[in-house]
Amino acid sequence: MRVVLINPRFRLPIDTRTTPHLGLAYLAAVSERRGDEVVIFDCDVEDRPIQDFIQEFRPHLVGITANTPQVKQAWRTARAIKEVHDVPIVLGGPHVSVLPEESVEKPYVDMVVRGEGEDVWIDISNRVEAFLKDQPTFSTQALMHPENEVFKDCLGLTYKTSDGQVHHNMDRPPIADLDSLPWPAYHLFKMERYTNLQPATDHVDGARSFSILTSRGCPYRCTFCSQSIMPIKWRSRSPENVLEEWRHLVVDLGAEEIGVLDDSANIRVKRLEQLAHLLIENRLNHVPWIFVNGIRANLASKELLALLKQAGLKRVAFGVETGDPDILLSIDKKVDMDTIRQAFKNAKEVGLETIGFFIIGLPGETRETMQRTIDFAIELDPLIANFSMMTPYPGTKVYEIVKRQGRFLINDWEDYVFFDQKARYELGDMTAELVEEMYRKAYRQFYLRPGPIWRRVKTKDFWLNLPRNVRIALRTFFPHKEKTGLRKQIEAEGAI
Ligand code: B12
Ligand code: SF4
Repeated sequence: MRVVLINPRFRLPIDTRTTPHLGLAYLAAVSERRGDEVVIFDCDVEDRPIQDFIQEFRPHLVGITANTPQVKQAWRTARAIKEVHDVPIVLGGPHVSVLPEESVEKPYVDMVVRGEGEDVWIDISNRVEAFLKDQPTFSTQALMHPENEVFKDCLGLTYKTSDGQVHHNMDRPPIADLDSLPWPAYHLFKMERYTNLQPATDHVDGARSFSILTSRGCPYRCTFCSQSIMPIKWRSRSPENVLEEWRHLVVDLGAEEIGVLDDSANIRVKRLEQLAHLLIENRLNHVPWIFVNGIRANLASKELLALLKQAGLKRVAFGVETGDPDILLSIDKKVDMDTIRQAFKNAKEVGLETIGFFIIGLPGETRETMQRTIDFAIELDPLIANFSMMTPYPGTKVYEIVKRQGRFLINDWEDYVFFDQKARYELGDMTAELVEEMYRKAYRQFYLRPGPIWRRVKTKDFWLNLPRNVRIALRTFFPHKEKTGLRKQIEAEGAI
């Protein structure tokens, strides 16, 4: 079958970076293994209109990914495709996993895959292919006809039959053996077109950088985190399996830096230790690697971090979130401030660079609690402090709290970005003005100190990404007018 997987066009208002989509890379890999002819069409780097491509390729199945700020663009893309070609369209990704009905009710969306996608996507492909065999001519209407019951027992799927009825099948169990998955199909991306091969902190040393996912899920449930789309059960690949992909990235693809994208890579310390030993024994530790997302502070002993450093780890991140002990309790992070202090101390003592993630404007915050967060950031003094304004994503507990007790200041999914320096909600006495003021203060107080300025300008990364760094600094330190150019351009392509 011919299948196409699409990343709808969406870039952050401030950001011009583009990164290959790891979720699509995995889906493409399992499709290829199934024997499909697969195209990844990433609208962020393609220069031809999607309709032209679809008319030429004439796929049998289309998959579109969607996080929250991307979902409207996913709908526009689906509609544009249906205008030129009759094909079943499947949406997947974090946003639609939480609100599947919202998307499947659109006339141009046939199915929504909830959560982890590989097994459901292959199941859908098998069913579409089996259906196609009996059809002289294909029509989505027939495929989705209620009498045909093609998707009746396809777990993890929400779909619409052609009578307009929405069906919400049971959840699919998480993939039990992650080692059974093929490696992400990077060869299907136009790699030379991406500004960054790995998100977040690419070009740490001006290097060719790749991502790797060594585990999935997270057993914690912090109130602000959209992690809920993946199964609660944390699962990991075996160290040997990870090693083989690591070798492939270094030897075959020329990776000079690797970003580990796991949500919580250190849930099983023993596994990380084994991986570290394998990297050292196999002489792969000359390639620096970083934890892009936070690892758990309560499982970051000095011994573990020292071993990981020996295995090539260069930079470690911790989700600190807040400097107020009561707020820390309220967000269910299940860690205390002393443990966080110790984790930073351990990391610094073994010579690792550190990143701290902080949130400004959690429910219940006051000027004083936000100031405590800023003070805590200064006390921990990571190389990079990343402050985000609390953005309540659907599916999170914070979203429910704001829905019940607060006031949303946005009603458009496209505004659900936290890079934009605008408060997204108000709750009690916590006004937008206060949160925005404290957010700017956080960056000013943290970065406009001699230590951080000196440390930043000393890094190669700072000079390599100078225009972007200056843009971000200007936007962060000085109040700005919202950029509407990209929004207007996208809307001009067709309002939803
Ligand atoms: C790396 C990353 C980024 C990178 C790269 C994103 C990319 N191109 O992939 C960068 C830094 C650019 C980024 C940006 C943002 N991100 Co981000 N990001 C992640 C992170 C840490 C890992 C993503 C990943 O690779 N996961 C592993 C792969 C295997 O999973 P996956 O992509 O979800 O795909 C699987 C399923 O979702 C599903 N699936 C996905 N698409 C499809 C499509 C079909 C057809 C099917 C069948 C299935 C399917 O199947 C896949 C395989 O199992 C996740 C956290 C997480 N654990 O996922 C957050 C996460 C996805 N990001 C999030 C957010 C909020 C953002 C931003 C909006 C933040 C902001 N700055 O405002 C921006 C949006 C930018 C944009 N342009 O869209 C949220 C999404 C919440 C939501 N409701 O949308 C997450 C879940 C983090 C969190 N815990 O809150 N992000
Ligand atoms: S913030 Fe980190 S620890 Fe908390 S639920 Fe999300 S991924 Fe897990």
